[in-house]
Amino acid sequence: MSRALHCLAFLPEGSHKAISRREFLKQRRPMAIERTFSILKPDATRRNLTGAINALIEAAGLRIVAQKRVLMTRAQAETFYAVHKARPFFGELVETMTSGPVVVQVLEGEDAIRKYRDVLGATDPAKAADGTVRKKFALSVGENSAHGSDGPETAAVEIAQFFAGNEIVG
Ligand code: FUP
Repeated sequence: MSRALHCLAFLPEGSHKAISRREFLKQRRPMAIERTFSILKPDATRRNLTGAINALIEAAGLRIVAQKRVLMTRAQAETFYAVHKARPFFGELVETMTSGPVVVQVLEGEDAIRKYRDVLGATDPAKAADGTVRKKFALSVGENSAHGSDGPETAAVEIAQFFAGNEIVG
């Protein structure tokens, strides 16, 4: 194959820049289907926002493959947020998370972890983008309506804390 043809063969759609075969194949590879863990927090359940948040989740192309409404125990909340144990807001965070029912969920889809973080918006609602869950519904940093895992390892640990494998139906 001539050099020109070789380059043409790896010209991505809509681009004028030829790329290597390796890069071309990488770009064409479909995104991995992932699972992420979600909590609709007490401030959301208290205000009857479960359906409104689920609508945003589903509109983003994420599937709710497990879901249950539970009252988190203090021990469960302390374990869940153990990474923040030394932070000044830890006590209040545990109080808030155990102050009423939560809806724990497993969400599935392409690039689900990043996608759900985008649906949620920034932790601080004052910094969250328009249209995000936290911009629309959060009351404060501490009562910010929903949680989403921040990476594949945390997602796996968080899902396992609340769901048995046979409770997740993809
Ligand atoms: P996020 O990953 O967006 O849930 O944010 P973090 O892991 O940083 O924080 C976890 C939770 O701690 C937040 F949802 C709310 C609470 N928090 C506070 O109450 N005050 C803070 O300054 C930071 C976090």
